[in-house]
Amino acid sequence: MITIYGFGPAFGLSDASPFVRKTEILLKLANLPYQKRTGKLRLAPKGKLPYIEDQGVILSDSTFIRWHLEKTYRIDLDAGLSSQQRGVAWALEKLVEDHLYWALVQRAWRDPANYRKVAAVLFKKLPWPLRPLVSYLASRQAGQRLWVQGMGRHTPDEQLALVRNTVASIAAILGDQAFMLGARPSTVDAAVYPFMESMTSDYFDDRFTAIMRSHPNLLRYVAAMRAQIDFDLPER
Ligand SMILES: N[C@@H](CCC(=O)N[C@@H](CS)C(=O)NCC(=O)O)C(=O)O
Repeated sequence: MITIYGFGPAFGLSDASPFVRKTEILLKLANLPYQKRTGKLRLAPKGKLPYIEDQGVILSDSTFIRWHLEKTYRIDLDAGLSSQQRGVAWALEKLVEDHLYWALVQRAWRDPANYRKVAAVLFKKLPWPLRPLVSYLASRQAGQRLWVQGMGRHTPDEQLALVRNTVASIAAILGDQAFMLGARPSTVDAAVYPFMESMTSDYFDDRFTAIMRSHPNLLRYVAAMRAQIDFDLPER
């Protein structure tokens, strides 16, 4: 059976990472049985989660995992989509993963009010005085990465303007369709939904959640995806 290594449930979500949740959805779309385990970053081939183990093959990165599943099990998770739709799917996937993701990193790891909640959950098992030290270092590291990536160089208002435009674009592409590219969920939903889910979660009630609330079709989409994949949501 395929094993997904992730961080584990947090913030009322099935996993702290949108990439782990994406991988889980891909496996559900592929109708393949899997189990979830808590992974360690130092054992992950690329130092990030998720990674999977499938019949002795260890593989990192949600996109490469998807291609591995499609090749190994001879399935096309985007069957029925035109080449233009596949192009839109790829562009949307990378929009959320390589752009929106960083605004959400800033939101969770650098906004003091949100970070207090994040650190309280992620580092709850660490003893004093390790907990405040690790908390401080982790937030500082996130800040350094945000600076290198570029998102961290924008003011909070500028970041929010980018997020507002990103979310409005996703809402416009969704329109009144049930899923991002039609009546059935496909790989783009596996990628986009976890980010929409994170932004809708009332765990942080902030300007990001307000943006989501201004797009009723995205709220309907989040509910439809949740019903479709039927996750058992953990207690907070
Ligand atoms: N491109 C990767 C991204 C995975 C990723 O960024 N994972 C983050 C958690 S959301 C991680 O493991 N970060 C740990 C680190 O960078 O030290 C994928 O699609 O799987």
